[in-house]
This record gives sequence, structure tokens and C-alpha cells, in this order.
Amino acid sequence: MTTNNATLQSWVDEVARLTRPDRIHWCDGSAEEYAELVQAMVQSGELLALNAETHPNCYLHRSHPTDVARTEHLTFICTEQREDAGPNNNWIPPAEAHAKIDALFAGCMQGRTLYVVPYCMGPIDSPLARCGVEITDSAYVVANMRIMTRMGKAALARIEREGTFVKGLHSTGDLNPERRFIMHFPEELTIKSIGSGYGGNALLGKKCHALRLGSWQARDEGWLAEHMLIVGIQNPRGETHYVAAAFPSACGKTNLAMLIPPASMPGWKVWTIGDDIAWMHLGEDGRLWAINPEAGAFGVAPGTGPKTNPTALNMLDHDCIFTNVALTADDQPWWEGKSKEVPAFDWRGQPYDAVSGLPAAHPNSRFTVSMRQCASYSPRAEDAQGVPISAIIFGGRRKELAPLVFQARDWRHGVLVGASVASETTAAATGAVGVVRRDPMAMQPFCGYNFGDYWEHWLSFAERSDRLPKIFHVNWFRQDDSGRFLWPGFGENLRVLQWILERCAGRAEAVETPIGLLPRSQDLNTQHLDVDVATLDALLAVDAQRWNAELEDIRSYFEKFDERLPTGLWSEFERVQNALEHGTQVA
Ligand code: SAT
Ligand code: MN
Repeated sequence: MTTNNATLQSWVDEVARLTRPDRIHWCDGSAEEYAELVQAMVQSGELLALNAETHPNCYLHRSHPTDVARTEHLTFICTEQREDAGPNNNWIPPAEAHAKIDALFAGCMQGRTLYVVPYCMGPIDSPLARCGVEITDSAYVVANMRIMTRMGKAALARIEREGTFVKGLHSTGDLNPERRFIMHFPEELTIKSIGSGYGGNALLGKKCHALRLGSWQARDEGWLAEHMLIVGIQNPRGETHYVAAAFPSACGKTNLAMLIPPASMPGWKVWTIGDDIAWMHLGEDGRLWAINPEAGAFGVAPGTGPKTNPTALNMLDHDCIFTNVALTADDQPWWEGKSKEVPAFDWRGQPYDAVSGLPAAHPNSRFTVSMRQCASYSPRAEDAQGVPISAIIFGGRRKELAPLVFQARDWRHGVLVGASVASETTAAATGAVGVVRRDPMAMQPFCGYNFGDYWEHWLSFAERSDRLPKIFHVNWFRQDDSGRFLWPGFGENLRVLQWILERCAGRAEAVETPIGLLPRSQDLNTQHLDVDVATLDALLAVDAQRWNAELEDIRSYFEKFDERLPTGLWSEFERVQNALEHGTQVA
């Protein structure tokens, strides 16, 4: 396989001259190709075949111990003007960035195979989908890209028809974090990543293309590329409504996307469309329509268990790649929260010492699996037009302050709510865990341009449609003073989704507070719910004093964006602050 697209062919030639691979392989995406790649990796030790009886076609990959998560401090947005990248991104001028990273790419594929990986983000026939080509020297990356995207022949055919594609160059390099960079050139629709073989650093279709470059393309073309799951929620009357929800990495998006209703909510059903990324366009009808650009899940393994996410657990017993999980004595994958079993080997492959107190699986260990293996995968997930979104939900991981749920009074307020999201950091990125940081729209690590311009783009939708989704904020992670979670979470979160959908339909009650519209405890479906009234009241309380302090923090965060912060957002901020200060219910 080669191509009749001259731009693609000359780029591959140019990269080969720079990186000097031994071989070039154009990926066709076939099952045979996948099987051969996997076989070669098993032989080289890059993959370990798992127990063929319990886990047919499942493999374990152990990454380098210093390469286990996204490295945000080594991730750059390289625009001509620094202000276009914004204070939310690391920045180097493009010429300097190219020079720096090309020096690392020089000769880096000697002795290796250069794989050309054409892929499509979104259903192959969808007008909302966009294509890319990743060049990589990692067979592990190729295998993951085949699960995560529509990869191979059909994608190449679409690229040859359309002519445009995102260029992504990747090499694992020498895996030394000193020589690791993930650089984005949105003005050239180009990504260059070296020195990491892990997740979002290396599977370039995901965060690099679908979010960082995607958000840039989306602004230019008038749509939204967001870090959101998409689900269809079917009520007992048989109606299904679609919801998109943004949470930071490792805050339960995969669990929410595959939620199983509690026994006390018969007749409800949740349909999975996507668990991580949503691309949303305004339809001719004025509604926002979403597709999942991905074809698989790259989910966090720890905490995935029979109670928290049985749907995911059931997807993981065949045709799956595990990364950095632990291993049982009979070669089954294992992680904390999966079962009571004691693993034999930790994620590094060392005999597991249970008394060490250390986790056996890496906290950011992952599974890569096709969405088609998901029992709740929606029949609408492959629709070229996507699904219409009724509600957008923002959320974070907050021990304190943020109530279980509230609704923004309108789109503009909703943009403020999204822009103000803060969350405790998780193991999905290197660095301290559990520190509260601002993570607007859960896009802090993923917005490919200045957040000020991004919020302006969000605000502009209000001028384009009066049928936009309603916007909400949720927090499943409130704790009491002793560190106990106040809300049971998981399947019970459907009760909150029920209120949200009933608000969208104009059927549920709410009280106005300065921060937005809240349910009273009696407005939530609490039938057979094991939470007492005092706890519910705590979950739904608005502490004006603490919110004042929060707003001061938001103000100093917003000030970083200087004149790029939209005036519409400032005036909305001031409206909320006034309402809080004067203790008024509504401004
Ligand atoms: O490693 S990824 O960036 O793909 C996963 C995540 O952090 O959400
Ligand atoms: Mn994510």
C-alpha cells in the first residue's frame, strides 16, 4: 500500500529521510495485520499473552516505569503568537520547536519499522469526522490505534478523497524524559511527539488530535471539540435523551458512560455512545449534535469492578490490551478493585509483596478495548449525523463546596460554570495527586488555544441558536470531615441524571440560589436510596461565604487571561458575585 496523495507521500518520504527506519509499513487496518503485529510483539517481549482460556486475545504491556502517564510539563502548543496559545498552555515558537524536536527525530528509527497509520476520528462516513495520519515506530501504538480509531484502508481512501489530514509524527525515541516532548502546531495541523510510548502522549488521534488540534479546528469551523462522554438515557416511557458530560481524566467518565441503573429504578437504561471525547456541531434544527470521534476506550483499570462498572468488566475478557496492570499466578490481569484475589506480580513484573502497602497495578494502568464489545453500546453510536444533546454536564472532583448538582440559569451562565470548574488532580498525569486546580470544561490539559478565545467561542453559540442544551454542574465526590463520601455514586448517579432530564423537559422543580438552580431533596428521586435527609441537605447546601472565597479564586484565575477574557464572561461573573454578596436569590 502507498498513496496517490502527493502531500502524504512526500511527508512520509521526508520523515523517512530524517528518521532513517529499516522498513516502512503502510497499515491497512486488517485483522491479519493486527494478528501479525501482536505476534511479533509477543515474540519480542513487548507484549505478554494473557491466559488464553479466561482472556483470549488479551495482552499485557509494561511501559517504562518513567513513562506511565501524560506529561503536561513536556506538552507544548507552538503557535506563531504566544497569546494564541494562552496562559493555559506551554509555548515555544514554531521554528524553535521544530528545530528542537527534529534534532531528536534525526536517525531515531534506525533498526526500527516506520508505520504509516491512516485513521479517521468519527464514523467513516460522517461529515463531522476528521482524518489524520500517524507515523510511529511503535507497534504497540499501531495496535492501540487500531482499537481506538477507524484505522487503515478506509481512512486512507477518505484522505485521498478529501485531501486534508492531520500529520502526527511519533517515536518512542529513547524513552528518556529529558528528551521527551509532545508538540502541537495547530496552524500547520501537525503534531510531533517523541520520548514516550504512553496513552495520550503517543496515541496521537486521542488527546493531541481529537482535542488539542480538534478544538482549534472546531473554533475555525464553528463547532466544539470537548473532553466529554456521551450517553443516551432511556426512561421508563421508552424515550431516550442524550447527554454530554465533561470531567477531568480519571474522574469516572467511563463508569458514567456505562452506568447500570440501580434495582430501584426499573425501566431505565443507559446507552453508551462515547466515554471520553465529544465533537459537537450545530444542526440545521438549532440543536447541538454530537459524535464520538473514537472507536474504543482507553480506560483506567483500577476501580473497575463488579459493583462500580460491570459493563466494562465484561468487555475485558477478550480482545483487549492491558497496560501496567498486575498479574495473577495464572496470567490473568488484575488491579485494585477488580476482585479479592491477591496478584502474583505487580505492574513492573516484580513478585507482588502484599505487605508493602503499595498498589499492585499502577494507579494510571489502562485497558484498550473496542466499543463494540460494550454491552450498552448504542445503536446510534455509528450514526453519521450524531445524536442531539439535551444537557451538558460539567463536573470535578471536589471534597468540599460544590453541591451534588445545580443548573445554570442560561447558556451564558453555563459557560461561566464550565469555565470555573476546579478539580483535585489524579494519577492520569504525572505530578502531585489530590491538589485542587482550575480545570475549565475539563480541558485544562487539552485546549489547543487560549482559554479566553475558547470561552468566547463557547459564548458565541448563544447568538447562533435558541435550542441549545441546558447546562448543569455535578459533584459526586463530596466528603464529610472524616473523609467518607456523602453520595454513593456509580449507578445511583442516575437519580441526578433523572432530575437533569426532567429539568430539560420542564417537569422538575428547582430553587434559585446565587450560584444557580438546585433541587430540594424532595425534588430528587430518593426512593430506596440509602442516604439520610441530613446528608442530602448537606449535599444540596450552598454556603455563601465559601462561595465568595471561591469566586475570589476564580477572579484571580480569570485575570491571567487579561484582555482575552470575554467581557460577557466578566459581566456574568459580576452578576453572580453581586447575587452572593447581597444574599439575593436572583440578580
Ligand atoms: O492518557 S490519556 O490522555 O489518553 C487518558 C487521559 O488522561 O484522559
Ligand atoms: Mn480523558
